[in-house]
Amino acid sequence: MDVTFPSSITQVLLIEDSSQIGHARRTAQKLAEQLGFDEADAGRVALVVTELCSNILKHASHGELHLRPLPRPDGQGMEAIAVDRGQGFDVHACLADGYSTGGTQGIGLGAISRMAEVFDVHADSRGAVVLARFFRRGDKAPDLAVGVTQHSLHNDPACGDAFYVSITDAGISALMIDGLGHGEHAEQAARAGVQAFALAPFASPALLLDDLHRAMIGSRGGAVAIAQFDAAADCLQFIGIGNIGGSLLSPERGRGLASHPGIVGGQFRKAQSFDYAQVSGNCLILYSDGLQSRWNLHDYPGLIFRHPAVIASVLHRDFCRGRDDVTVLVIHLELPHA
Ligand SMILES: [Mn+2]
Repeated sequence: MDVTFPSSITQVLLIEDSSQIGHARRTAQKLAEQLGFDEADAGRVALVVTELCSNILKHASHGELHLRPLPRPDGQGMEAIAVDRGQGFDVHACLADGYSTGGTQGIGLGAISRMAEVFDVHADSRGAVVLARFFRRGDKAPDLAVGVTQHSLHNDPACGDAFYVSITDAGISALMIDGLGHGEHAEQAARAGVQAFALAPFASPALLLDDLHRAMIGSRGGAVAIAQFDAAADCLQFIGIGNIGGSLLSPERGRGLASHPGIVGGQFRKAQSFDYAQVSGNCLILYSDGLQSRWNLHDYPGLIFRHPAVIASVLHRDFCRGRDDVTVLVIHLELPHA
């Protein structure tokens, strides 16, 4: 099995009053059709998105719907995430059969959870994040425990952050680049690095870093982090230059991933990668400096056990600085069939 997660900006729809639900539904349905969903599957997406948006208005009065294409071993799936800062809600009550969004003709979260291939929620006093992932009919491959959210400053169509994740039967290789500054030139720098990485994502991290450096010379340059998970060795190799944040988290402990100073494509000292052992079952989190670094997942009881896409969205919601492009990538270090 080979799956690649290429960089792309998360589509964000503001949900502030009921008139916006129809637009969100149509946008989601159209994206599903573009991704190759048939009419029935796209209709299922539309129904669930309608309910996610109604749920935002009911529990939080306003929030956002985030849409992403979802790479799959064969073709594409789709991801919809409802994000709000409301008081949260009782997940168990909302999931119970018979519960509906009172006053509306909602079908309830219980029904949503059965209409999506993947469903997960984190809700507390800071708000709720509700995840639904959809696979096309006949797509029986397991869910991949990779979640990402990416946003450019001021919704610029150019994003100076880029990532790339490659998953094979043997392991996972993940790249994050933050091109210096933001806008078109930052994007060019990041893209040059991603192109070089994509040629051989499982080459040794130190060699890859050299390749990226050569590819990014003449661009603005940027911060780079490469993390490779070897499932058989139960080991993570990490190399970072500049301000990409990295953490390895388990319910018991957290390890920070150390980066070296410098600018790839510009000046940096030759660096070695670091090895981290016994990483299976850990969450790998990589993030650009558009996210504050002072978060602690343990401030959110239970969040470490949630789907990586939920974790990424909670961190983005609560710690985005709002003055740079921002990317949060969360990977549960376990192979799908392990
Ligand atoms: Mn940045």
